[in-house]
Amino acid sequence: MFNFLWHCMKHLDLNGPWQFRALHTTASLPPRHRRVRRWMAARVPGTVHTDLMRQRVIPDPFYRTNENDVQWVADQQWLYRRTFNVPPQLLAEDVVHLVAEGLDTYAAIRINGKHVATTANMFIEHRFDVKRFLRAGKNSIEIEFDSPIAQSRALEAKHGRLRVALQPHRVYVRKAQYSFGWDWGPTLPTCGIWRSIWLEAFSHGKLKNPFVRVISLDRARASIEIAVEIERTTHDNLYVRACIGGPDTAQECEVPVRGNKVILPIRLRNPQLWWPNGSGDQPLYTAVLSLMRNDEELNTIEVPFALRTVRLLQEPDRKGRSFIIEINGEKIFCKGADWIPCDSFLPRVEDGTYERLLHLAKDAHFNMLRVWGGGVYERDTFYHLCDELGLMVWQDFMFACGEYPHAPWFLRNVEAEAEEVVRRLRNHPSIVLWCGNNECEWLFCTENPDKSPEEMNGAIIFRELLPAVCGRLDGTRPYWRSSPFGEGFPNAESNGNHHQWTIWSFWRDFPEYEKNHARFVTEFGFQAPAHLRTFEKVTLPTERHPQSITVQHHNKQIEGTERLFRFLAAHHIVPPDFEEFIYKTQLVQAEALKCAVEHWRRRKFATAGALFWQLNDCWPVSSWSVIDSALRPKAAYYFAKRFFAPVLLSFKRHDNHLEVWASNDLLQVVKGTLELSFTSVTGQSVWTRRLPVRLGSNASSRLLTLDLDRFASYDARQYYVVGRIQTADRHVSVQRFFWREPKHLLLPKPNVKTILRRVDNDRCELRLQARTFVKNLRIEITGADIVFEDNFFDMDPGTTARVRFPSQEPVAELSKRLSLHSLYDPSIAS
Ligand code: BMA
Repeated sequence: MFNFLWHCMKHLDLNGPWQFRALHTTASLPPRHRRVRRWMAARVPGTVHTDLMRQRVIPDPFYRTNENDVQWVADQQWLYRRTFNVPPQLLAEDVVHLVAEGLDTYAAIRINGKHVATTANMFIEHRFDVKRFLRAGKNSIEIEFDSPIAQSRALEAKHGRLRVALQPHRVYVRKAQYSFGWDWGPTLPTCGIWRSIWLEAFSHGKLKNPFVRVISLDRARASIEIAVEIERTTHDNLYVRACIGGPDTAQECEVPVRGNKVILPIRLRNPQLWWPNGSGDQPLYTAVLSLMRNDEELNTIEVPFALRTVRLLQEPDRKGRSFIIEINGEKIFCKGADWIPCDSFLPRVEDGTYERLLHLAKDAHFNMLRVWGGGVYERDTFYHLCDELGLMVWQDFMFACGEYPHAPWFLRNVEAEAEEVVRRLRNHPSIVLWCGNNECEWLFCTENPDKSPEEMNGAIIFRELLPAVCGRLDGTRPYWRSSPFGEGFPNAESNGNHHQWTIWSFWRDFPEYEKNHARFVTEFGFQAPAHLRTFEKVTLPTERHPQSITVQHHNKQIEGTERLFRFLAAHHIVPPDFEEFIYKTQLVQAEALKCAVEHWRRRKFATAGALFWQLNDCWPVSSWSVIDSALRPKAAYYFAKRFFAPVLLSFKRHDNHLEVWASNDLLQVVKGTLELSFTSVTGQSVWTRRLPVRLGSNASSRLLTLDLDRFASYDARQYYVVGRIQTADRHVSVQRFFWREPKHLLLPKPNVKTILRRVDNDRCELRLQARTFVKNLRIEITGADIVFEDNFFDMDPGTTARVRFPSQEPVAELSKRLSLHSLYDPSIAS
């Protein structure tokens, strides 16, 4: 069975059905599973865990506490094999490569019983010349995977234990570090052929490692340089033909190949610049490069690229040094979150998941994601989508929370990895910064206050090796040593970037975010449980309470559950049932992120970025994510849509004063109206003021300050201040100030009238009318996973809201399942 595509280059797909079995088993193999020593059906790309699940050898590790029962899998060695037919034409080519896009991790490859190669890095593509191993007709390939745990423990025993958070032996293995267990992820270090595998044959030559570089760029013209390498097998005369397509552009040129590299200088008139989401469009260009011999096209590659410049501004100022991303000469306030792998078993993640998550990010006005260093360099789909959607990427190299070895064998592996990664990703306009690692220097200096980061094992990787590779193979975007990093202490507020974990992890509550003066915040966060339906899939009905063994197992932070209660109690009445617990803890998370982001946006550009920890999840869990593993947004996602909006109204309280602020991320001056009122939850409006406002381009400013003393005689449990800004071009931002925590508000019984109507074939609109104040109204259609235009919002007395959502179901059907919920406790109602 094979799939033979007569491209210009010959390609033989080796994905699909394989077989697998345990090879040398260890004592941890439960006797009842001895049958895993016999051949079973496997699927490639895949992992040993997903193959064992399909064979019903192991249950779903995400269900209840099954994770504990499948730990034996990672201790074993696993052998994969398949046969394939090689047509004689393939062997007639000069070179035949075996290409494995991803082998996880310690693999020994054999073809027709002969040893081809061993690998020890999950993150990179492996390519081997295998023509001499192949024959026309039937062939076999075997890949033997050693246990990552056995390997890492053996390496640690040999080279010594390093200072590492979580399982210390993991740092010896170039494998996704989260798979060894993280404070949001299960311990499931899997193995297998996790990305595509194929044979590739060519003659005369093949194009590789294209690099499109912007040399100069202004409004009228762009000068770019396209470099591409040629792997030659003969001395024939070859040339490269380049066709550049893009907005208003179609250009063609040809250059002869001399040596093994060509460089094509190209000029483009009226260049269309690529901008981050919210700052402009994302026009994309393509370079189609063909390697030619006479009139024969030997092979062709397509390289999407875009025109933009990036600089990291670090200018000294009174407080230290700025940390600002500048795109095309404009400072950009970076808004977004940290990205972690979408599953413990990555091959089963569909491209649709990436589309959903990244579109949700764009819709919530994100302009940046940080690909966190404990995961993987993502698949191409991820970066293509980020290019298209205007999501800038802060790209960590895959090192996290520990010292790393610096023995020559390890450095060689890291260097090969960095070279491959930089070559693969450097054409993506979305990537605006390379970053050495996650929290290595910070952890080291916290634990060794008298030492400098240079004394950390592995420091050379982040100080010298990685920046050298980035400089040599890219040089078009900044390199930053770690997240966080800076002069002096590596998590300083005065300069560099910052992770804020005193709040939440060290038990401090979120109003303290307002004391933080960091220059660019790449991590801060609050936990909340996944959606109830997500928990329902992995629990028994009797386990659906916050302190059941299963639900606590699905929170990986030490004392994670305890913190959920601590912060919930600070703001809300702790409810007895699970669904209400989820609803309220999600609100706490949402308010926490809102408080932090609004504060840092007011400081624009003294603070120039706010990326919260974290966007997504890899399994059903209570974590810092705002979208759970079933892609159901938590309350905080909808809050993010509002607190990241380009025009933001926010309040800052100073004792008896309330400052009213506006932040404008648009690259133009905006005019509008500000309306402020002091009103009661039942609709008694005491005071209102309307005034025109003018918001400076790309800036935050204080509009006015309200004296709160004037409202002192009113019942603080029932009165609040509401502000609304509306601009001429229809940006709206609403903000409310309450004197009391939600648990001490006297809220009236919610009274909301609804009308549901169809807008078009794919969309409906829910019209809501509130008689009295409604706090954090949650809209759901029971049994359906719908992402509403807005949700978990407050409604002022006597107001109407319209919320659109995608659905093709009949309106009558939707109406029956419409459910509204808001904060209201009859025992303390007014
Ligand atoms: C930081 C991250 C992760 C971690 C998160 C929550 O340390 O870099 O390592 O999951 O905080 O604790």
